[in-house]
Amino acid sequence: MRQKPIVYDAPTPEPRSTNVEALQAEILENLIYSVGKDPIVARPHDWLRATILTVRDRIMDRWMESSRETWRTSNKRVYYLSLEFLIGRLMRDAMSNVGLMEPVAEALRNLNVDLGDLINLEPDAALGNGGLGRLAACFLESMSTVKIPAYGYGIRYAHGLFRQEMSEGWQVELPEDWLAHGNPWEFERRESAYEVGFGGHVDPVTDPDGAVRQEWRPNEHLLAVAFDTPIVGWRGARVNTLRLWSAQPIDPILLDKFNSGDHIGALEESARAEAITRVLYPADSTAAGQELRLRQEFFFSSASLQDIVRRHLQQYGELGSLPDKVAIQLNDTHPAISVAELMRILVDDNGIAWAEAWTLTKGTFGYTNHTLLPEALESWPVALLERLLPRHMQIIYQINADILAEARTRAKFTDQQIASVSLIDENGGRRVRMGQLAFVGSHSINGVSALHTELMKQTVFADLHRLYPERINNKTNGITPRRWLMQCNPGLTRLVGERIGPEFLDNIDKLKLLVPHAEDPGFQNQFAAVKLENKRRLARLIKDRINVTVSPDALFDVQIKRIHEYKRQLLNIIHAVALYDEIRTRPDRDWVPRVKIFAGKAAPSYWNAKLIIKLINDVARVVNNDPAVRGLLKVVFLPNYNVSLAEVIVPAADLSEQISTAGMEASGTGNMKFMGNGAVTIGTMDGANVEMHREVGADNIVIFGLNAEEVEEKRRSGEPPRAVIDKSPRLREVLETIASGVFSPDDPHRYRDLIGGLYDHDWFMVARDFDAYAAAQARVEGIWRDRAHWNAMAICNTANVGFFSSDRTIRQYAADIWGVPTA
Ligand code: B1H
Repeated sequence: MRQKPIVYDAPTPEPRSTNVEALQAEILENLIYSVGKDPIVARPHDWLRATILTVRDRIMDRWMESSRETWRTSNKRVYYLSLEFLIGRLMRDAMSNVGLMEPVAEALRNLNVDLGDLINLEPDAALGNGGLGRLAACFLESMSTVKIPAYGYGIRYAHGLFRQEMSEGWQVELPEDWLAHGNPWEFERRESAYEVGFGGHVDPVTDPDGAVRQEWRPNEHLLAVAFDTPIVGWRGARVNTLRLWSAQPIDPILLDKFNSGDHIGALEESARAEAITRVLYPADSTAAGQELRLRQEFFFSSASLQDIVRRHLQQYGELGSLPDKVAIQLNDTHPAISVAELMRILVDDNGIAWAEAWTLTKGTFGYTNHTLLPEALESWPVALLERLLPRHMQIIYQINADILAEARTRAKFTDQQIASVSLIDENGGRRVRMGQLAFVGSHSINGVSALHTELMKQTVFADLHRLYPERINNKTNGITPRRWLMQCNPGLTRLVGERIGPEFLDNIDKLKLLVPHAEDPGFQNQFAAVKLENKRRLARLIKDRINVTVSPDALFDVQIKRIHEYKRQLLNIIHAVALYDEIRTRPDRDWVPRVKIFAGKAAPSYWNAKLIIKLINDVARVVNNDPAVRGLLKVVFLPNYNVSLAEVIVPAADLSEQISTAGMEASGTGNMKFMGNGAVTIGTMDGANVEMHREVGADNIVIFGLNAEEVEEKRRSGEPPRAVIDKSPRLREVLETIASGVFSPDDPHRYRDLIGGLYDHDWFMVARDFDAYAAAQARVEGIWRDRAHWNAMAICNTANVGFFSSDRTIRQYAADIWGVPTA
């Protein structure tokens, strides 16, 4: 039912001034009146809060205006549902996007405060694991930039991704506490709170008109409370909302229990509720599989859908127009239970007929797949779903019956094909496959790079693709050039602007104007000077954090990402050992000084990934302290990789390592960040490296190794890798060195099994790709020696990064999936 009408011409105050004097006065005012601190005793955190509040005020008016406009115009809204938003720090992003960097810096200078220091004090909002969460953050910024009315919906984790420390080279996980000093960016909306239920049973109810419907009566209830954060687009184009849900008990204290003396029991409900949004699951590319995780998924899906439906009803008064006014994008299968929840809301709560509800549901949802790794494909035991979400399980059965009937009659599927499209996996304990559920409940299913999308069609979704051939489409990932070029690399941004003018700031494809300058020695030198300055800054950080001295003149060879066997940090460190051996055997060759820089977190339960971190640190200790190496090779592992650390490392990289086993990295997005900042990529034909090869041209990227088909073929043939190792004396030598304990004298067998796996099966093709990788690294050194050639390549990388802007990606989602206009 239509609620109270919205009055669009309600008065608003004048927008706040952006001149230095006004900013300075307001920062001081906020410090005193909002933070409650006397400037003479204020600490850096107090100044940070006062500054954020001042910047925030310059975004509020645009926020209100954006939202009013959507109500006024009845434009379609996009909802991006994601269990992860890896947004990092927000202050510089916000200031830069509304043009406040200079005036705020000056205002603070007048108050004897350094803006740079404050920026570094802001905690990283690490509400994500890696690429999937960071993509969601880049998409939010781009949706604001291209003026799409959009909401991000997720969870307000009290603790984001764990902090990583090193203890004798081993990863140790510590709790992360981003809310410790409060969060001035968020607004708690007590009025936007919804009840979310679990468990209980389902009752048939006969309505007065005689119709029978099912009613779910949960036996457990909790509250989802909204916290809103404004996300401002480039030049303040639009401000959208990131709405994160926090779980709270309905009764904070059970007074009966308390009064009868059960003081702990009185708080049990509270603890149970709050557990749901306590912490982010630290698994990247593996399904968590725990009941608490399923609770998180349903909790935020249900709250988000209730909010979406409430808003739609308030504006339009009916639900038949849902697909015309609402697009919901599912970021992987983590919110896939939304398909069943929307059906429940439409059919049970709103009395819409099943077939009609199904049409509305499919018209509203789109699903993005981010991985084909079998261990990452979510499925939940039927028994667990029946216990936690009994009505949803019934709905899933009903959907499944409809789909299987269609597959049999329309498509004449065989039993085997029927089994493959079924929402229920009958092998080894019945489980609901969330990928299949998301697929059938959506009108669009997309992959995140051309190759990944092809593989989706050929593998996991082959039969569903046969049944619904028009649904799968590709949307190659992108990154926001604001954060990943303009903000993190002001030196390069300035230089580019001087050369080709400022148009690239608003139209990133204009970077192509740099191409004719790639061969200009003067420009090459300026470009190299900016890089050198960024490398000096990183060298200082390395010295500060881990006390290793590196020369900014060396080639900075960088691999930063989650630690995973398929990403092949092992291949990289084996190459480091090969270089180490050679430097020692042939000391007087003309070596290219190189620093191998690693950073990344391992899932806490992923033993091999943690062992690889230890190996990197073991090799680093030996290599960095061997006088025979004379500093020609350094190995660095920087702890606690996060968005902010990436913002320092990426602009300082010469060589970008994108060396996953072909067919396994869905897209990669780090690859794009390095490209824009003028690094040369060494990589396999995997994920978006394929598009990168096309965009930058074969001469400006170093490609090596097996392609996806060849990997597949090797795996199928079962041909043992041992022969490959026997044929490569260099590889054999390195593997023996590591396996025999040269780098682990305290535990000589530490790496025996890790290396042994390369002889036995080599699932990730580390041994099979080693020679090709080493040869590619030798090509890299050849180019590096011809510095003019190197610089020209680096410039061409920056020049051609335009395709990888998330603005491009979002415009394609808008046009092909959501049906919304863009600026
Ligand atoms: C990606 C994940 C992921 N793919 C499960 N899948 C998770 C899977 O907590 N979980 O259960 C968390 C994350 N993450 C990444 O998505 C791909 O590996 C990258 O190649 C891709 O660039 C990125 C964004 O599309």
